[in-house]
Amino acid sequence: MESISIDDCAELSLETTPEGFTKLVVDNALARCELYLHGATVSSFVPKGEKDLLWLSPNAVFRQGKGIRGGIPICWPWFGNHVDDNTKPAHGFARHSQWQLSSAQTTDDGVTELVLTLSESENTRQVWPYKFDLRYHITIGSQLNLALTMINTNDCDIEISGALHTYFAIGDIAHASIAQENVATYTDKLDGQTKRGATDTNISGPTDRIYHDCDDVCRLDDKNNERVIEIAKSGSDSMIVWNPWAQQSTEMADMPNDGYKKMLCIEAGYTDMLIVKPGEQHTLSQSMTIRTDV
Ligand code: TA6
Repeated sequence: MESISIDDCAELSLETTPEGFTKLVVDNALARCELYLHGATVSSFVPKGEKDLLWLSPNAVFRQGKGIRGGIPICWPWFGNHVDDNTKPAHGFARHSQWQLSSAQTTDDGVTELVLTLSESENTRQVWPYKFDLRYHITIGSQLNLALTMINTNDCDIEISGALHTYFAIGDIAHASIAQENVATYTDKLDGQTKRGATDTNISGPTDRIYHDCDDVCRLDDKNNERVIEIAKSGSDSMIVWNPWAQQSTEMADMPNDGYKKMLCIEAGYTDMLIVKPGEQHTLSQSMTIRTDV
């Protein structure tokens, strides 16, 4: 699939990092957004007059075969470890594959719409023996909208799971909480137990939870930045909440030792395997916006 000329969109510019990675920068009247073709990883989203909603590790490693620590890595075609082969990359291969920019335009209301694509290749076939078309719609305005559509181009059913592994930037983890209308149950991956949650979640230690039956809308109360970020999702059976806390942060080379204080992952996912029939498709979406009225 041919990449487009960036001349089609005045608000879009391209940069090349020292490691040779292509970074797209969208700067329109409503927001500034940065993303890498490496993994189609959105790394920054700054509505005009606001601070970045996304956290990118200052120690992030830009290397082939590795996902970027921060922003919005794409976990696909599986979430977490591969179901039966731990030699395969955690969270699948989408987050470290080279995506193509297939379209870019800014609409009359000042919103810039990008479409990035990824299809099977020799590299992907080495870890996953199926054909696929992934189309990632990124809409940049006062709100960031992400929609990851997967089309099953095989003549057989395929099973997938995935997530938009979003790292939100916060002023201080000790003064941040997640609020949702209804109580949900979650699986605590750190002790394997399923527990009943609460409508308010404060993070006070290592946290790795998969919320099931949760609302499709939640709010991140980032008290130190005096803001509330509303997060909505669709095409998702779960919300994942992760903070590595101090010990695991020190064990991650691409994470500052105190990095856990400034980030919180709130991920839209489908962690139960989803069967997609031939020719059918599935779309996982997440959006984020700052609520000034709460
Ligand atoms: O989304 C939470 C999680 O699955 C955690 O278990 C932790 O592994 C995190 O993702 C980060 O994974 P990564 O492979 O990016 O280090």
